[in-house]
Amino acid sequence: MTDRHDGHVRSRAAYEAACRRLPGGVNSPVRAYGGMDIGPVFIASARGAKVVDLDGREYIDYVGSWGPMILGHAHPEVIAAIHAAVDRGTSFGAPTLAETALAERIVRAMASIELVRLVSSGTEAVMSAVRLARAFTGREMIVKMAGCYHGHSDSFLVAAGSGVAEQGTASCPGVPQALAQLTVVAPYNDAEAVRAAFERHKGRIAAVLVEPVAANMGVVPPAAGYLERLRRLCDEHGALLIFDEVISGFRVAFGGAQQRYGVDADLTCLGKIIGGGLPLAAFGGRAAIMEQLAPIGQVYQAGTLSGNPIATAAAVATLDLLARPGCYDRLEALGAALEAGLADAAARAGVPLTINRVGSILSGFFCDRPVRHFADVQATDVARFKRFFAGMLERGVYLAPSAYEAMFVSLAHTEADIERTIDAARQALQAAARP
Ligand code: KE4
Repeated sequence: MTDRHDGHVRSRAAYEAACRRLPGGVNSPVRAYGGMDIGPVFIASARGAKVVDLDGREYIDYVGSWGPMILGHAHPEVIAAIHAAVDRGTSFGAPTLAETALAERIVRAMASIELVRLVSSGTEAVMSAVRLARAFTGREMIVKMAGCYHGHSDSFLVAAGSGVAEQGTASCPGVPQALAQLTVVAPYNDAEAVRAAFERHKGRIAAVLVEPVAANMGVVPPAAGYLERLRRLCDEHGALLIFDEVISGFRVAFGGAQQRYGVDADLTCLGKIIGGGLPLAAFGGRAAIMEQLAPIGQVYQAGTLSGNPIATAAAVATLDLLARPGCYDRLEALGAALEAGLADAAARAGVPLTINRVGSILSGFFCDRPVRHFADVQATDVARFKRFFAGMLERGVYLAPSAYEAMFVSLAHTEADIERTIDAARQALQAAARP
């Protein structure tokens, strides 16, 4: 066990114990701080914009559980809703009023959604939406974008083929090559590559699947006209446009990226924020498509804990709080202040840093040019990010332990938190400037 836990005594012991029972000591790989020179720190508790590790150290949190905690951790009204629900029982496996209440809120927020199905994870939402698209169109192929992540379902663990419109190849063991070949991987922000895929695979593409704001290669916003062009290509070729809004939904606007950019999807996948921190996700779209789902249609999809009463209680409380006036103006202001401060800190340190931001999600890339797709991200200085990450953690700022993730600002962050973050960044950037 290499000592990546300098000073984090209890986390080190906890990690060693975890590694004896859990593969890599974690239940989701990114939590293992792969490639980082420090960590993983174990978190003991969280409140507002702060997390506290097992050694009692407090951090300003920009992971936010990878997106859900837009209100901040342990929001009193969300906790109260959970307490009220849990005292009535934790799971019934039967229809409940809260599921309809949550569905009403989602349908009201996103005009492209007429019917919605609740599930328990983003992976399940996207996997189910793709199955539905394949059934609705009678086609088997999908197009996804390099650098976008849609959960760990086999069809999405696919690397780009040799050519820009080539069929994909499995990107990890266990994914059948025969299935991987049904996925074409195109560069993000390259609508021409998607047009080429439609030409090459005429009549075979069921759907184009995209994060309308990419946030799994760091944050990469859609180029002007990109989403509109994908919409037109899908309409021209009889394919469905699936927006994976698991991160961007209720994050970049109350109505998600489709509201922010004014482009409707045929199917939308949601997660993270809509669960209020509990296991809940969803997919939805036009009634004509969604009505293909069992029990009214033939496309089977199911889940023991789908629409769980505790999760739906947290979800309804979360969306009602986010619906209050001013939330997204506040998130925009905090995101903009953080972006400006980080840019100033990098300039003072003489460190090239490209910042991409959409509302309250942002990423800093150590490079001196625009970052518009995954190839640009792969050309950034990841070694410098590792030093910066360690320097920020040591100074009480908890960033995602990966150069390919986003910083998430919440409504619980204050101007003082932003100022403290920028001060830490000034020092960490200076330190990171030295190899
Ligand atoms: P889950 O199955 O992890 O709930 O959702 C999968 C998923 C789908 N779509 C998008 C756009 C996503 O970002 C995700 C999950 N995101 C990752 C990291 N950004 C979650 C963190 C993890 O894997 O532990």
